[in-house]
Amino acid sequence: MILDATEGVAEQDKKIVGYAHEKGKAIVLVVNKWDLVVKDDKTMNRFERKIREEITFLNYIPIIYVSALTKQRLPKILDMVDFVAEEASRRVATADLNNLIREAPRLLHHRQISIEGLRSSMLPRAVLNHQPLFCL
Ligand SMILES: Nc1nc2c(ncn2[C@@H]2O[C@H](COP(=O)(O)OP(=O)(O)OP(=O)(O)O)[C@@H](O)[C@H]2O)c(=O)[nH]1
Ligand SMILES: [Mg+2]
Repeated sequence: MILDATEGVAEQDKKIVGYAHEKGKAIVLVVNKWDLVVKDDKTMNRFERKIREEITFLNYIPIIYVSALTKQRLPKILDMVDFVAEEASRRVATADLNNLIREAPRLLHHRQISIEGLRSSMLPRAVLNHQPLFCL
C-alpha cells in the first residue's frame, strides 16, 4: 500500500488498506515522496506515530519511507515484501500457542507486559496479522 508523504493518510487510503486487512492480506505500507518532506532526526518517528494513530488496526505492519524520484530505499520494499510474506505464512506449533494462552493471564496480571507487548513479543506476528487458521 502506497501513501503520499505530502498528503498523509487520506480517507481513501484508510478504506483500501482496511479491505486488505479484513481479507487477512500481508501488508507493507510504503510512504512515497519522502524527498519532499523537510526532515530532522525525529520526523520519521513522528510520521510513524501519526500513521499508526490514524490506522490503529494496522499496528503490526511495517512502514517504509521511500522516494521514487531519488530511489531512496526502493530495494528495501521487496525485502519487506519477502519478510511479511514469510511471517504471514508462518505455522505456529500447537504447544507454543497453548503455552502462550496458559501464560497470558499471569503475565498480564503482574503487568510485566502490556497486551500490546504480549502480542508483539510472544505471538508470532503472523497469528495476528494474517487471519489465523486453526486446525481442530
Ligand atoms: N518529489 C517526488 N515526486 C514524486 C515521487 N513519486 C512520484 N512523484 C511525482 O508525483 C506526480 C504524480 O502524482 P502522484 O500523487 O504520484 O499520482 P497519483 O497519486 O496517482 O495522483 P493523485 O490522485 O493526483 O495524487 C508525478 O509528477 C511524479 O513525478 C517522489 O518520490 N518524489
Ligand atoms: Mg497522489
